[in-house]
Amino acid sequence: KNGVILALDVTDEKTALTVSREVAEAVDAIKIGYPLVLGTGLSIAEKLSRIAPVIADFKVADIPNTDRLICEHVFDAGCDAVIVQGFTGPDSLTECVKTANEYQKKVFVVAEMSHPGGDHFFTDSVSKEIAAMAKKSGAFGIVAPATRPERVKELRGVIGSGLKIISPGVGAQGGSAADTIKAGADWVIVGRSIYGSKNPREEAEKVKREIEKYI
Ligand code: BMP
Repeated sequence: KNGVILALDVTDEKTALTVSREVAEAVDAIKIGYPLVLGTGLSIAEKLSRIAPVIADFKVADIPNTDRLICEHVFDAGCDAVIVQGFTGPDSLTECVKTANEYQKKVFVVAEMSHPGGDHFFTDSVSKEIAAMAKKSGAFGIVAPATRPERVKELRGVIGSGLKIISPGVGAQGGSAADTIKAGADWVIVGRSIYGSKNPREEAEKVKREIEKYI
């Protein structure tokens, strides 16, 4: 385990594949989202899945039936996991987890976001309630902010050791990889500071080395 997930928010296929191949050894998964999928099409997922497991960050947030239709597409496309919102409620979340289980895939639930406004609506009580709901639903893990390691620690307290925590906000958003892992995250999610650097592989290895003694 490296403890690093690449957030691949580039928008063309050539760069996406080149960067992914370069950093493959230093990361455990590649997170893709709207920027890349709208830029290249969902077929990029299958291509990337030959390089590393793919997490589809679509922050799915709809009624249960629509959520299921989205999750089916994501898993049929070769993604290993999907990121969903929890604020739509337990029935929507349960439908995502049920769909993932049928495919033997994973669901991560956003518990709190990393940007400055990310704790405006995701208040302490809301985040904790979403984290508790994620646990109850049988989700594989939650997303918690690397920009606020103290929140990672609090949310770890809510979910216990059974669920995984993946944390974006390292590097470009100012978060520290080591502090995030020390606070209880299992993986840090790193985008711009890796794919935007002159040497993505070196940058990914730097993050990996920074956290290896804590994972
Ligand atoms: P970067 O390291 O370039 O800031 O990228 C972080 C990635 O994680 C982006 O894909 C972003 O959409 C995502 N993300 C985030 O930054 N904060 C959150 O709370 C949830 C996210 O999915």
